[in-house]
Amino acid sequence: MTTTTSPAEPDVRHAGLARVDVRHCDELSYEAFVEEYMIPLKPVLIEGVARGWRSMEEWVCPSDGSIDLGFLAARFGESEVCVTDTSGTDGYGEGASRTMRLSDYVHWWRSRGSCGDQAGGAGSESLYVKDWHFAAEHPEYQAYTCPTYFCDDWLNSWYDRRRAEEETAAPTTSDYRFVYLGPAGTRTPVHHDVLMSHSWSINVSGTKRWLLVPPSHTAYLHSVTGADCLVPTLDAGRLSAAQREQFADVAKAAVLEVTQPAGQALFVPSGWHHEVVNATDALSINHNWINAACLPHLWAFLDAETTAARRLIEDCRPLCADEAEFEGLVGNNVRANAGLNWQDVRCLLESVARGGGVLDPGRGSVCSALAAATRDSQRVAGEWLARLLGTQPGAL
Ligand SMILES: O=C(O)CCC(=O)C(=O)O
Ligand SMILES: [Fe+2]
Repeated sequence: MTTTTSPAEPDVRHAGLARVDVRHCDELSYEAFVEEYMIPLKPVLIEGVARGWRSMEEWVCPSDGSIDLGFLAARFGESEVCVTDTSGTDGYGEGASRTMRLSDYVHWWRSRGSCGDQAGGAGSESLYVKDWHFAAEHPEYQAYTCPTYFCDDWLNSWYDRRRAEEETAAPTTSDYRFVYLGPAGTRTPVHHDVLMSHSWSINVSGTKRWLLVPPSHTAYLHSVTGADCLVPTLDAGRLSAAQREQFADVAKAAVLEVTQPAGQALFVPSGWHHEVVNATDALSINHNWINAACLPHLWAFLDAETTAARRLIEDCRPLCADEAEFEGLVGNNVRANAGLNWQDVRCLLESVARGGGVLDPGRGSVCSALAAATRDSQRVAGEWLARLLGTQPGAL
């Protein structure tokens, strides 16, 4: 198996955007996943990957598969989770965030008003637990194992290594492995994932509705009126008249609509913008992950972020002792905005090039295809590292 460093654009067209493929893990080898979905950056739903998960047993009510909020509050009630109010009607549906104990969140959930599509009813909050670092916080619980398809994960394996080496990272900054929990109607506005990573998600309970836009149509999602901002939603009915003018091109964007039931993994490839609505009460595992197939998008993104940061703090340049000090400020800015900067990417690539790019899938033996992926990742990371050192010296 070889991993390309320059993935082709996905084969999607505006009117004829195909339905997402639904495959069963018993009939989709790791190699086939890489060739058919990961390298071409094509979304796919994969059935059967959550068999035997502890969370599938313990986090749902056996009678109807609904979320067992009582169990979660009793077992993890002390956890501090970050909640976002998604009741906003400005299209973004993304209001203020705050932290609260999970037990208080469950109390809020149970005592909120009757819900329609908008969880909580008119005028009330619609709180969504996002980015809960569950695996880092409760490593002993083993709620799930990462499906083999998603184990060529340079990002989380790098954080794992750093944590093992430094033992300093706080649980909330330790990785990109999350739990999401929210009532029907909670939502996540249009975005691409951190650093142009891929994501995968599996609903332990409930159904999500995803709208996905391929990288080749990203430009249609931006404002046509000068200011460079992103359309909040692909649902025209949620945009104001002024927003419909501001984002006049959005109707040209190809949109792939995906309904994801419990137990199916959705692979969201690097560079695809997406918007998510919980069609029912939903509890999911979501990871961001990076590997060779992300690098072209990651590179372009970090380049653009660096250029933007330089422009933003240009007036600090004369105050700096030298160029290196200025570039240091630029790097800090990029890290604050994008999550990682070129220096971090260099460390990540070095870690992968030394053989640290594949997660243990947690099932004892690593399949031979993953062993091949490790070798491939080492080689590709080494190539991109050489490229980085050759082309971005000022940013390091
Ligand atoms: O489930 C959600 O609300 C958002 C998930 C998401 O954006 C992702 O997994 O990349
Ligand atoms: Fe996302």
